[in-house]
Amino acid sequence: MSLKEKDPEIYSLVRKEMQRQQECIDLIASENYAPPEVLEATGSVLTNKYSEGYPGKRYYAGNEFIDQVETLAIERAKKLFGVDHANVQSHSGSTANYCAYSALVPAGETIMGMELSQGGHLTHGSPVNFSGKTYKVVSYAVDKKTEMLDFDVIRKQAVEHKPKLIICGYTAYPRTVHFDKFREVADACGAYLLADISHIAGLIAGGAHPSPAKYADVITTTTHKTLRGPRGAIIMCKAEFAQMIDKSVFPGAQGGPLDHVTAAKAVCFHNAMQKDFSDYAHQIVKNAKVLAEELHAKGLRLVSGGTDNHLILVDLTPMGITGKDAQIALEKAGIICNKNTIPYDTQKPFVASGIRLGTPAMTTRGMKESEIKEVATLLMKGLHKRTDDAALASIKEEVKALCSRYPVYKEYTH
Ligand code: DSN
Repeated sequence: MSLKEKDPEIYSLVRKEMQRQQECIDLIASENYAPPEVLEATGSVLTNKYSEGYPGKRYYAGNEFIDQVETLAIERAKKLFGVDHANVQSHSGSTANYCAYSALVPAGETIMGMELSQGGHLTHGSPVNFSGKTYKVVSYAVDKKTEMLDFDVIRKQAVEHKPKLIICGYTAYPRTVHFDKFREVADACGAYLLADISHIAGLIAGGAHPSPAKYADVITTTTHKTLRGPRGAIIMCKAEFAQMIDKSVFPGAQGGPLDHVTAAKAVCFHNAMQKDFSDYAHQIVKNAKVLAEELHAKGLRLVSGGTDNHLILVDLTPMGITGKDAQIALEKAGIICNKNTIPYDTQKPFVASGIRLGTPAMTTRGMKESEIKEVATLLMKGLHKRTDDAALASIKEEVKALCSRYPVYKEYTH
């Protein structure tokens, strides 16, 4: 019996969500459309299996094929990112970071990461997260004027506080992350260097952003953002940390791995090794640059003045709108983005002065520079007409028309 017959309520909600994804312009920088083959692997019978342990060393029988799936995922991840070791079992980016930190740094020691409100992540030392509760935290920020990283300041902080671990890689930093410079800083204070490349993994895989492989001791990444795989994460590291990382994931933090997700991760790594993925990654960046140029030309203030990667952070203060109000108005117009704090924001995170915009999902739909210009026009209309519900509803029709020219999941009828 199909889902439709067995559970029409959930079936109908899944269909509605698929329709919403088809008909909206998704500018959430951390979202993407996983291809059908990734969805198929994620929805496979591999979900039935228990396989605590690692390939060849499991606590349950019956893992002949699961071992091969996980080994393929590991080998593909190693090849794709040029690393010594990969653990592909992490359920999420947050648990990946938890496992990586606990492998390297005893509780109570000092770690250093970018402050959440500046573009970091909860797990990079926020006081409300395990990272801020388990460790002493030194937070770094962007320069107030350039809104970019200042390595003189970061180095000074590192040398003064001597963290055991430095974290680089962000959720709302529109500029290139210079992993080589972070390596120098880490060496200057004797810290491990962890690169959390969750946002830019696809760009790195496709050669559209420098790789941390040569510089970082440990690399964590989610697999569902620019990498366009299933929701999940992996940890990669130098050979010397392999055993510590594996132990930290299992039995340290997790029980049975999600074998269906592991299979889908393997599929996404395979996809990311193809030439068309490299084209995709470069197009994401081109599209982000065009979106930035258009929005700037139409009068918006962009944090740091532009972008080098897949995302743009817009400061709406000069327009007299909060991020929250912009997010709500744009959703009414069928444009999905998230409110986001800007560096040195005076608003609370739930209100925020900015919105974060990303191009990975729209690039997956096949949109290029000229369509992105249409997106910029629709977005600006939405901001200007933010209090006019009828105008927003009419923009939503324009959004639908644009989206219908770039359908996703044409043949997928789950
Ligand atoms: N929630 C993710 C993002 O949107 O950047 C980070 O975990």
